[in-house]
Amino acid sequence: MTTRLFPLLGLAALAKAATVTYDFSIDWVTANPDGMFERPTIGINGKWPLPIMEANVGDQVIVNAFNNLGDQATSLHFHGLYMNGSTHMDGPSQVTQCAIYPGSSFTYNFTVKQPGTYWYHSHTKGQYPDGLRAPFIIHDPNNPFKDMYDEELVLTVSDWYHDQMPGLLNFFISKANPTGAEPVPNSALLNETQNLTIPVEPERTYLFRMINMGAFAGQYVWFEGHNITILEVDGIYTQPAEADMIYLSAAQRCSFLLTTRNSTTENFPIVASMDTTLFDQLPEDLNYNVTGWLVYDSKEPLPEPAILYEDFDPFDDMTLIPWDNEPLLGEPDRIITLDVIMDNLGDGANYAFFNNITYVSPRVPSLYTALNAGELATDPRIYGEYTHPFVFEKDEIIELVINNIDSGRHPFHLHGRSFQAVWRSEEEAGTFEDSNVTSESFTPIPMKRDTIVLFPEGNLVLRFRADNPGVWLFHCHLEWHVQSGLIATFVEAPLELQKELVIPKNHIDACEAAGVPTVGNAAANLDYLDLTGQNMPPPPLPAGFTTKGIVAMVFSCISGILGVAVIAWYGFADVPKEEPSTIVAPGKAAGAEGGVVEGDGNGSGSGDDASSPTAQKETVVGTISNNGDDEITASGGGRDRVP
Ligand SMILES: *[C@@H]1O[C@H](CO)[C@@H](O)[C@H](O)[C@H]1NC(C)=O
Ligand SMILES: *[C@@H]1O[C@H](CO)[C@@H](O)[C@H](O)[C@H]1NC(C)=O
Ligand SMILES: *[C@@H]1O[C@H](CO)[C@@H](O)[C@H](O)[C@H]1NC(C)=O
Ligand SMILES: *[C@@H]1O[C@H](CO)[C@@H](O)[C@H](O)[C@H]1NC(C)=O
Ligand SMILES: *[C@@H]1O[C@H](CO)[C@@H](O)[C@H](O)[C@H]1NC(C)=O
Ligand SMILES: *[C@@H]1O[C@H](CO)[C@@H](O)[C@H](O)[C@H]1NC(C)=O
Ligand SMILES: *[C@@H]1O[C@H](CO)[C@@H](O)[C@H](O)[C@H]1NC(C)=O
Ligand SMILES: *[C@@H]1O[C@H](CO)[C@@H](O)[C@H](O)[C@H]1NC(C)=O
Ligand SMILES: *[C@@H]1O[C@H](CO)[C@@H](O)[C@H](O)[C@H]1NC(C)=O
Ligand SMILES: [Cu+2]
Repeated sequence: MTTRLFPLLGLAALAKAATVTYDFSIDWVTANPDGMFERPTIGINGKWPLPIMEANVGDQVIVNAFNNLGDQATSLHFHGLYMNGSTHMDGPSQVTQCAIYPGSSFTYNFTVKQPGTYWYHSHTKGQYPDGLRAPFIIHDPNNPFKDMYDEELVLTVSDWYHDQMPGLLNFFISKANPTGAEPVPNSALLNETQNLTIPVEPERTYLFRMINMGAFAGQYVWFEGHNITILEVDGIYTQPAEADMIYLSAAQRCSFLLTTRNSTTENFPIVASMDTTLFDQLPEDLNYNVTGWLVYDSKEPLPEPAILYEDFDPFDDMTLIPWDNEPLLGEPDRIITLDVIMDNLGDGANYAFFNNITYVSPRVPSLYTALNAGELATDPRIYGEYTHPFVFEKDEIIELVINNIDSGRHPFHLHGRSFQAVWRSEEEAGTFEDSNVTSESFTPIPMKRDTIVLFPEGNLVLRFRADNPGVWLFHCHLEWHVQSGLIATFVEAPLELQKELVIPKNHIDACEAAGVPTVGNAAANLDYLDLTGQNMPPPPLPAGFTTKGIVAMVFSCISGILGVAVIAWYGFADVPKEEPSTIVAPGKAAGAEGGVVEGDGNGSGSGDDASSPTAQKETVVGTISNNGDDEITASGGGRDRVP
């Protein structure tokens, strides 16, 4: 990493931009961050936790990524960076690039234009919870708050699973789990560890840059005996706002000031508490809290948390005012309404839908389709209906209305920008339409960020200007729901992209190594309006089967009441007995009896070895296989429907 000197104080912004280069070999290591279980974990250059990436605004960042995993494909997403002019560096596989196959290299090369607190993580096959996640801090010589603090500290919060994602996903999206109960984490972590001690000096102000890098759990965070002053969320500077507790969903960031007390006689607990309302069941042995300490004096004891909350009352991020005071964008050119729905398909598994569509990866990365389709690039049909595409014209104002028809919280993330959060309802408010709210009620200077929590059975309205040509995903950041399909694809100003963008050779080489085509529509057909052969989700439930019926059947089967009178297509015998978070992926639970298609679901893949679940231990050394239709199957049993 290049270090620079700023000879003229105060003129730092004039300093010449540097090039910051990272050489990352992504490989397996073992780790045991909660002290309870040692497991294979994805490291970089032989280490985990991973290196923090750092740069200054204006720098050119180069990441030479080598996939040394042996058994899984990968890719890197730089969460929160707009990638303005470099959409091909955004990271989601089958969207802006092909996944990086084992033994392949891939170079990310982009300019950082935004200051703030970001992170990088895998965007392939629900992989980041296996370890491939770390902070990315972009320093700002012109930070308006730079005189307000003495020192900066990066602090992450996350959840942790003892089992690996491929096996957990096989269980999660299977007919053995018809309610779609998400695996519950085994632990919470602070800075990827527990019992973290942070030495502090009295009467000093620290800038904490906090990031939730977890897969699933939102976290309540507080510092006993100290209030904090929020200055930034998701890379957006805010008017300073005092808080005593914050909530960070998966992927959200917050930086805040903490001023220490003036005496050294006591140490104070820092507590992060996982949001257990997300968990379908609360295992008795689960400690959903993690404690660290502000250590004023290492000779004093580290006290247990004294404040026990019954009801959490975190700071409401909707009340934040962006530092730039940008007013509410004008009336939208387009309003897109997305209803969040969980439902079962014909394979008996539970999927997530925006309206009537559960996302399935296209056979050609959507960006490459956009670049090669000529004038047809503005026709959403070429991207395939299961990528749920919307094509925007340059500089259109888009309003997204999201209605939660589900009873869970979902943190929604938009790639390529932050959005104005112009309205958010309380829980159980119903749909936006039914609530009779009009744009007069919208916040005049709306809060902005790139990941926002939608409340259970509530609604949310976001606005943004389509001023960043590219292909951008909009998705729930709970990694389970990414895999079960809660994704839409925004294709922004594709004709501009065709004029500007050149895909580097090593990106195309990655596709070649993976056997993924780089031209054609979502179905890899050169007749762009012929979608024959596109990847599809499993078919709907057979007539007469309802979700409730399936759930009832599975549960009566589990309790052994119903023994023999089984319907042929439904694999009763394979229902697992373990709890989800400790499950050993069931032998054939997601198998193909009755011809239900798994994986890419294109109607030809049933019974394919690569998509048959294998035992948990074996998934580590599972094989990569190209299952005959140019879709990557990147891990033993890992599903290949989504990035
Ligand atoms: C943290 O401390 C607790 C209590 O002493 C202990 O049970 C636990 O194992 C520690 N965790 C780690 C990762 O050392
Ligand atoms: C990164 O991109 C810049 C600007 O497009 C280019 O000048 C430079 O050669 C690239 N570097 C690498 C290592 O690809
Ligand atoms: C968290 O860990 C990183 C290294 O991964 C370190 O740089 C940072 O200072 C730690 N934060 C705290 C608050 O200890
Ligand atoms: C934190 O803020 C709350 C609410 O404003 C206040 O009641 C409390 O005394 C403050 N705590 C500290 C340690 O300053
Ligand atoms: C230390 O804190 C106490 C109580 O908060 C306050 O009364 C006192 O003035 C402080 N001392 C200094 C030197 O700031
Ligand atoms: C975790 O913290 C919450 C909030 O203070 C408390 O109510 C709960 O009892 C704690 N749970 C455990 C298992 O320590
Ligand atoms: C979703 O609904 C739209 C509008 O009713 C319809 O045109 C489309 O075919 C449906 N798509 C799927 C996958 O069911
Ligand atoms: C919205 O307006 C309709 C028609 O006037 C009314 O029936 C309904 O109760 C209103 N809903 C709310 C939440 O106020
Ligand atoms: C991208 O860059 C263009 C040109 O500088 C600018 O107009 C636009 O606002 C930028 N978009 C984002 C999301 O940063
Ligand atoms: Cu979700």
